[in-house]
Amino acid sequence: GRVYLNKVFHISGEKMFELLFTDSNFIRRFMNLRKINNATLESWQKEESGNMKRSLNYTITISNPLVGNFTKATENQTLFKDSREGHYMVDAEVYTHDVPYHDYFYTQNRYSIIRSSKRKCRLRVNTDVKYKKQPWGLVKSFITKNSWSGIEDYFKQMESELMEEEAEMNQGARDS
Ligand code: YK8
Repeated sequence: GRVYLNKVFHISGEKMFELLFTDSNFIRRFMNLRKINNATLESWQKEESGNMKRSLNYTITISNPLVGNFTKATENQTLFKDSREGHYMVDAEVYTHDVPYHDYFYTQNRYSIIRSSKRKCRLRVNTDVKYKKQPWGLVKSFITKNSWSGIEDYFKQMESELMEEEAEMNQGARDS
């Protein structure tokens, strides 16, 4: 796997969870920026295992002429049961529905929000491109290459948007 985001923010763990994993203005705005449209976000539901689950559906705008302009996608998120105060682990599996070879692969993003003090947390995202069945080598390297570049871009922008959010939040805190 790879890590494209691993950084301490001046944002509490609870707040970070709220920004990324509830129907927050932040995530709405971020999706708009990434041209991820028609998003429907379910609310978290408790499973028998004690974990929480929810699904998101959206349409991703793609800027790759080989792949097309849009794809519908489903993201299944699991919030693990031992997620404690200010400390969360969310597993997000992203399935695209309309790109070539979409039935061969999906992306797994594991978000760890780790409390580092009352008002600070580390956000780390581990990513893997997973195969459900093996395509031939050339196709596989094509999928992998296109996936990594799209994912890297996404998390680079997430980092910079979070840094802006952090600056605004801490500005507000100083003013009051
Ligand atoms: C989530 C991984 C692959 C996919 C895309 C597929 C190309 C197909 C390759 C051909 C378009 C928001 C990506 C980047 C779309 C965006 C996905 C996002 C960023 C040659 C067969 C969407 C996180 C996420 C995970 C996977 C990303 C897709 O929250 O290249």
